[in-house]
Amino acid sequence: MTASSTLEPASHTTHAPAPATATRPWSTQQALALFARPFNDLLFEAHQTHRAHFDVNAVQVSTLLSIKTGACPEDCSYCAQSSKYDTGLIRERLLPLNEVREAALRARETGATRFCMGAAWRNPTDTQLNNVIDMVRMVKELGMEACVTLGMLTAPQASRLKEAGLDYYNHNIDTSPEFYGEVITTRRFQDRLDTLAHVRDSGINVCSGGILGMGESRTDRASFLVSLANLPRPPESVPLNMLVRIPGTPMADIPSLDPIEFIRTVAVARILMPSSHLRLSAGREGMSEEAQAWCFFAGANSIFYGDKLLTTDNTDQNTDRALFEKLGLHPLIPQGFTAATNAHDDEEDHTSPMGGCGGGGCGHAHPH
Ligand code: SAM
Ligand code: DTB
Ligand code: SF4
Repeated sequence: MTASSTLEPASHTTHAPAPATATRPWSTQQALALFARPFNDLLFEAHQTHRAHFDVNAVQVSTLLSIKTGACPEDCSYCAQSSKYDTGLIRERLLPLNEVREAALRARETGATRFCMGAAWRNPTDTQLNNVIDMVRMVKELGMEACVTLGMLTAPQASRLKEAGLDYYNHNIDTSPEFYGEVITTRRFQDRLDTLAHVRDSGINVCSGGILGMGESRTDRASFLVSLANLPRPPESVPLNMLVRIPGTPMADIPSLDPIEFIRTVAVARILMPSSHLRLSAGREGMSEEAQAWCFFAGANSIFYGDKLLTTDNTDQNTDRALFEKLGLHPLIPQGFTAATNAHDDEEDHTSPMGGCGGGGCGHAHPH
């Protein structure tokens, strides 16, 4: 395969939903013992766990769009969009539906199967939610998986998103309960758990993770992962962000986390949450190819794909396509992904990257 204008497609996913395993609840001490293991031993166990639950060469591919940027009332110390810090960001109103549709079409053309929309809100009003629901319906009509991250939700709001067809809701616990107050003071850790419970109860898949490299200790990293793994059901999707240091925020000058410690964190996450997709999220642009390769070996199996995250740059798409080729990785095609069949309904000129593959006969090796 040569680096082409799209990521090459792959197989259907068939992994079982996250089970309540016999090893839960995990303790922070158990997680710390995993962190302390020799690197080779930890990576070997994480990779074996990964191989037992997934096609290790299939990577779920999402593209992110900021649908409402800046002027957020929360004080998250890492965030470019908080109104509490002068980060030089230009605030934007909620994007109109047609602009979001164009972005979703572009994402689909280049090979993403999930479209994630983020809004800088503490929580959406019901009127704002109506607009987002139109966007969710539109993304579903394009045949993609839909994910949104809008801040805190009430139970009725979560149910309305479910009715609209939303597949995933992203709401990060961000760090350990113990370190949380050092990072955010305008809401409590428990507020995040309450929203996650509403999302879970509504039947929407849970996407929850956090940020590494905010000055937290290894014990905090262990406690953060244990908090996720011990949720009533582990999240289906766990974004692991490396802090992007934003000038103007209180975290602008935090020393960067050792990439080996980041890889260890991915490995421990894989062992604690064997059936969850682990996403290499923010901060990939600053990571070497070798570090990313180790993360994929340790159990990472999802990325944000596209030149931009919410307000910051992401690894460019050509670089990601080349890395997939070097590592023999291929995008995961979710069941029900229909871009190849409805591409011709749209006015855009499509060459669907997913055509001719999905299930057997695509020419890719799918070891398991
Ligand atoms: N406002 C909503 C919320 O906080 O839930 C949704 C958007 S918010 C930007 C989504 C997540 O992006 C945060 O929870 C955080 O984990 C991550 N994030 C934000 N800024 C980041 C940064 N500078 N570096 C790494 N991750 C970041
Ligand atoms: C998540 O955990 N990471 C994404 C997504 N969920 C919404 C956001 C990353 C934001 C990185 C900083 C920025 O672009 O502003
Ligand atoms: Fe607002 Fe979300 Fe940024 Fe916090 S992380 S300041 S809630 S946009």
